[in-house]
Amino acid sequence: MATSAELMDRAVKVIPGGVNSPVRAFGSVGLTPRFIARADGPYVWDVEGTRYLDYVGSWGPMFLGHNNPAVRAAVQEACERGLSFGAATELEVQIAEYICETVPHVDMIRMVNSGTEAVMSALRLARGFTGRDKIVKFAGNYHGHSDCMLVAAGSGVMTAGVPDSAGVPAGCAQDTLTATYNDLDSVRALFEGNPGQVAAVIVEPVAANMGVVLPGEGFLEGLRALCDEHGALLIFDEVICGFRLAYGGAAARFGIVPDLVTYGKIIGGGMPVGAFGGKRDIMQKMAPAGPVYQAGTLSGNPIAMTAGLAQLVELHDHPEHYERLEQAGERLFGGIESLLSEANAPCTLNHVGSLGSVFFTPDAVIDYTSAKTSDTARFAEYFRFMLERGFYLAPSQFEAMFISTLHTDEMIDETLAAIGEFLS
Ligand code: KE4
Repeated sequence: MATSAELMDRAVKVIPGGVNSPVRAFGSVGLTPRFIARADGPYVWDVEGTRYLDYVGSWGPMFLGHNNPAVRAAVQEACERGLSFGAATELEVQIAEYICETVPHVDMIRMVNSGTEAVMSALRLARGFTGRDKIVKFAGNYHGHSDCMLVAAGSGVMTAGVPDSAGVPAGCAQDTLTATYNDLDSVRALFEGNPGQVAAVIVEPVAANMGVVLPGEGFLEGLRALCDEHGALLIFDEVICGFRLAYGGAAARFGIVPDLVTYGKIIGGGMPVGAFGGKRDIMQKMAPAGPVYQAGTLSGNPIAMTAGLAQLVELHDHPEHYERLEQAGERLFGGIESLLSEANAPCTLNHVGSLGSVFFTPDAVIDYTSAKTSDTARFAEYFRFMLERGFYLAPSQFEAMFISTLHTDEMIDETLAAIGEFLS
């Protein structure tokens, strides 16, 4: 089998940057990306046959670890009946009913094929429902790569150091207003500066694309109140948080009811699925029921729906999975907290549940500006140190660590030992 280096040499000749998603190129950590050959449980193996304990989990979907037997069996069985029909199927009804019955703030839901598509569609719906054009987002929040969201985006764009993407027309950016995360005054000012024009506020209820940044006391409640006061919709982008921070996502964990919510990752069980859902009167505006158009050849694909439904049923019927993730998160991030303190390291740790980030800055990280004070060169050293010892972290300071239910206490303790060695 070809080595990662050989594959990268070939890849860059036929794929821009050699990858189908920029963060995978390992650009900010100065390494040739490891080409992954297979995954199972909490592990991935690269084409050289090296095994890593996986703290990326495909950027979130692998809540139950890779190759979950229930999900795999359901997918294998579904493949016998064909891969795609481009027609209505019972499976789409089943997964939509399941989510609407088990997630209180979702009356109706529409399946799409990625988180980007879910956000893009939810924003169009908010604009169609309110008749307003402007959207408020937060610097450092990433909501996928639709034009109007690539304005002071986080995640890959932030890592690439390009605050706005080339190719985004000024006409798109002008209707996207950027506020400061955890700063309600910055949101209030945008509402007051654009009276009656803001269709929606979209937020990562726990930010995970500038690294993990938690909502401060009252922040989400304040967004809810401001949206109500100004007649705008509150959209929770739960592509990462959804079904991870609780079965009902951050909305359930923090007790806030958004008007619309976007999903991805976990909802697909590893297959390409995104979704947006929320209040019936809003969702009913979507074609063909209403005037807001959106469509997709592979939306509701039977294999993807099978994987997603199998994973959601496993998560909903076994709340012990969430108990385990909380325990694992406490063990890992509590352990890192102790190590940073013992080493008096100029680092900050943000974490909630099974999500967390070590920032290489002594400052508290509460927003995009403070996240950017991180020493990305030092993060790259940390990433390389951990990779050499068999721990596969997200290859960017501005991403998150993801734990699965299959990360055992022993594996977590081994991770902590390696981090402790790096800090010493
Ligand atoms: P996708 O289009 O990549 O499925 O979802 C976009 C998206 C939307 N909203 C949030 C909160 C997200 O985190 C994402 C995508 N997350 C990144 C990881 N930070 C995906 C990894 C990548 O870009 O390769």
